[in-house]
Amino acid sequence: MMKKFLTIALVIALVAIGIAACGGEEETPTPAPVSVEGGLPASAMEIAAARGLTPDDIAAALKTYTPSGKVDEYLLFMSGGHSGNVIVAGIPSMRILKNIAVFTPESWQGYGFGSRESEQILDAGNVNGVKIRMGDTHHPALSETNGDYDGEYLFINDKTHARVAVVDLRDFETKQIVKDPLLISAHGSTFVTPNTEYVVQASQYNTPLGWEYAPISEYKEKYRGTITFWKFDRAKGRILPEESFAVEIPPYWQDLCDAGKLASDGWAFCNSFNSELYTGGVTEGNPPFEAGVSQRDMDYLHIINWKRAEEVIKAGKYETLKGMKLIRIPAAAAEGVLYLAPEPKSPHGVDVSPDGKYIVVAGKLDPHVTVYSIDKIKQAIADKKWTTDDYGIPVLDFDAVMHAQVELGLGPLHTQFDDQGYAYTSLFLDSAIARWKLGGDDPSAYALVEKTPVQYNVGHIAAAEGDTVNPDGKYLVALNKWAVDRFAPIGPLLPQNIQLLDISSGQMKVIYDMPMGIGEPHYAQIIKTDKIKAWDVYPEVGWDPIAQAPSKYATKAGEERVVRNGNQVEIFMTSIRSRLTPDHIEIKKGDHVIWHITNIETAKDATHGFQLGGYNISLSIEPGETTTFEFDAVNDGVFAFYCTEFCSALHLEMMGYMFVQP
Ligand code: RUQ
Ligand code: CUA
Repeated sequence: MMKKFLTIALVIALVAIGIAACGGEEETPTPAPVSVEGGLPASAMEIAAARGLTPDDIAAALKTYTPSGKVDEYLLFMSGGHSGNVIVAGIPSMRILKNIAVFTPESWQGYGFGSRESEQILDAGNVNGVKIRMGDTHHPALSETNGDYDGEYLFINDKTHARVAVVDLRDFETKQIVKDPLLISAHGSTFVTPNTEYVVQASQYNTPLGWEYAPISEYKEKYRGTITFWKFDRAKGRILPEESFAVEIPPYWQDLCDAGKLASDGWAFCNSFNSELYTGGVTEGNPPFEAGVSQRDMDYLHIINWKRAEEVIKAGKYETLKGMKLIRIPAAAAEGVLYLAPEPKSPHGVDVSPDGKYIVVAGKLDPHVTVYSIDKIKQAIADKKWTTDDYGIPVLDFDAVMHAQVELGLGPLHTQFDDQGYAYTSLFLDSAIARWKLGGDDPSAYALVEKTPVQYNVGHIAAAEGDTVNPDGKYLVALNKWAVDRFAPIGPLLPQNIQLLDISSGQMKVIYDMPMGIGEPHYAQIIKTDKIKAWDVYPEVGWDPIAQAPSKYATKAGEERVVRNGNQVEIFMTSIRSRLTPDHIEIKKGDHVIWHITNIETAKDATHGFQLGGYNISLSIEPGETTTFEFDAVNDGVFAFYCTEFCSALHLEMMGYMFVQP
């Protein structure tokens, strides 16, 4: 009998390992690449003819097709809009590699479906006792060292709730969500300072700070915004709310921001688009917001000296409101922390050039981009060339700080840069990308070069490393808002159309259409793949991915156990191809169950999932990971749990029973 079991065990082990081994060493002969002299083989030309492909189509296909097993040169990190996540794709293939769960539960990654670690992260983002399980992600920011992406962390904001999340790029998992205690929502976020000292966040739809009540009739007196500087501790991989601070600003409806770099290091810039202080009320006979906030020709660029703000905080010239250090407007104005400059007209994007010298503002109701110079801003400040607004904030003289204007077309929004001295601006109304010359010191050298149509209504654009001190050029991604006629019918909700453009030489060309049926990406960043140093498996078996350290609940093979303490039951389980140990769990109705699972695999890709029906439990346990979930056994009966990743030929056998006695 024993011998028979041993034989079965051997067969099982071989079948289980078989899957991992089938990636095999065997060399299949690779056909030689075609040579340029030979041209395309006749068979390729036949395929192109049969499919009606133009020479441009063939070139686009050849530029983007990525053979099996080849890795993309760049990674694209896109926000997932109101799906509350971050989407990672490869460039040039545009293959989606991951959908990182951030603000919204996601069951494949076992995020927000029982795992204690993920529930704790999500709960930290709850708002005043209300459980929040969604968000609206807008602007991802890769961590930077000396103004260049370093591939260590990714930050992403939630516009709905003024929250910021930290994703660790060693395992591409969300580690922290922080909620701004002063703002209910915030749009202009996340932007990092050149050494990721701070993650910048600006309010948009202003409200009384700290979620207080005040009637809209008191808008001008009581409604406010902030520009918040979330302090980031790189060693800990965490934002430190207690070392963060906010600068109070008027209720001008701030929009996007950017941090200065090199020549403008120490500064941050944020747009605004309601210097009218318009408060709406269509049903009372007032014009709608869209008209009310668009009356003036000029709004205000907010210019913040965050290094000065640090000194002001050190000198104690702040208040603490709901736990956040706050520099009030009078102190910010008096201490040289906050300046305004006129900007045309209801702008959206502000982007700092790679050398940090120029600040490009794109006004969606003005056909120009307006370029400011940091030298001129500093000079105007030194010369006190300003008037003040109603809040006593210096408004710098427009002619003194404006450096150049370039007419690009209708609805300019966002600007990126390349390595050839060009800037690229999205034109929402024109549905086009404009390429224009950054003229340096000579204002007359700024000029539109060309425009390329995109389908349709482009919002943000992202060029390869295109908002760093060291852009790559090569590729640009257009994040389009409408898809209209581009794809097969899939019902009234259409995807956004993300388009890849080749900007490496000559005329810009669209070379790939990627419908995005997950969530609306607002902004994206593109980083060289080889800058990412992600782990293949966790460094040790029994790893706590939140602490990024060994877990105290780590369970070794042979040490699996169930520990009862009154009506609390604690389970220490392991998973390995192809079994969960123990596979019988006996508990009683009314027990409180704390359940730890350690995936004791060390092989790359040997992830085990885990689902327990009836208790809303879904986990993803990556090789080496220890995870925990807990629940009250409110229902009796027999429940099956099983591994949800098809991990081996005997994956279906990777299950167990939980018996809950009445
Ligand atoms: S924003 S385009 Cu947050 Cu530009 Cu959406
Ligand atoms: Cu483990 Cu399927």
